[in-house]
Amino acid sequence: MAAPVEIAPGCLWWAGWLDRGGQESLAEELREILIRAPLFTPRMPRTGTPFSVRMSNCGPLGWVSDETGYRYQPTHPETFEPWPAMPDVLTRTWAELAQTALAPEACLINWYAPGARMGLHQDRDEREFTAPVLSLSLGDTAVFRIGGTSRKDATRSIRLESGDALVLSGPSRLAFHGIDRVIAGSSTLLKQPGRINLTLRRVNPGDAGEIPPP
Ligand code: MD3
Ligand code: FE
Repeated sequence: MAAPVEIAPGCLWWAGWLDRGGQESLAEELREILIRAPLFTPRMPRTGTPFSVRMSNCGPLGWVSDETGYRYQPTHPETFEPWPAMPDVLTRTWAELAQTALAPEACLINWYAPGARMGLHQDRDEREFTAPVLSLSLGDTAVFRIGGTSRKDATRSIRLESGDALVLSGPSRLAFHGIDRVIAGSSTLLKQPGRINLTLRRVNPGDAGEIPPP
């Protein structure tokens, strides 16, 4: 395992975590997942304004958003079916990089068509913040921005490329972050221009049967 680069306190970046073969097999598994759990267009709470990013999930829980709010739920918001299981490569990567005894419960799948972006936000809908969030990127390169725990804090940005892994723990777990843009045509991995980002998350506090992290 090559050494990661710490781009902000607690934000560790493994460039090229998945090699090309690993990226191709994961992309194929995701195609099958997205047939069973199709991408949906999340909407902003209250206003119903659609996100430009489309989403799905795998694992026991999935993140959804509509007029009634943001939440985690065990079923797809349009098919009402349980989310498909997480591919083994994702739970293996969590075991290697996340440094926690808690298992991941949700894997959010974000699809960025050319032009899609994600404004600066915090991830606060979980009930457990000792576990990190783990992100894996596939397809076109994205300009990722991360700041501090206050919206006013200075930010820095990096280009997340296909195969890169990012772990957000400690102070960066509640840092503001977003995707400014996706560089169409920067990767040949996917059959169409665009980007997939996967985020693995622990949602619920661990039960007493789990060993708490150090
Ligand atoms: C920093 N996704 O799904 S991944 C999200 O590329 C999200 O789709 C972006 O922000 C994407 O919520 C960024 C990197 C990432 C993920 C979660 C974080 C950075 C984070 C949580 C806390 C701090
Ligand atoms: Fe986020």
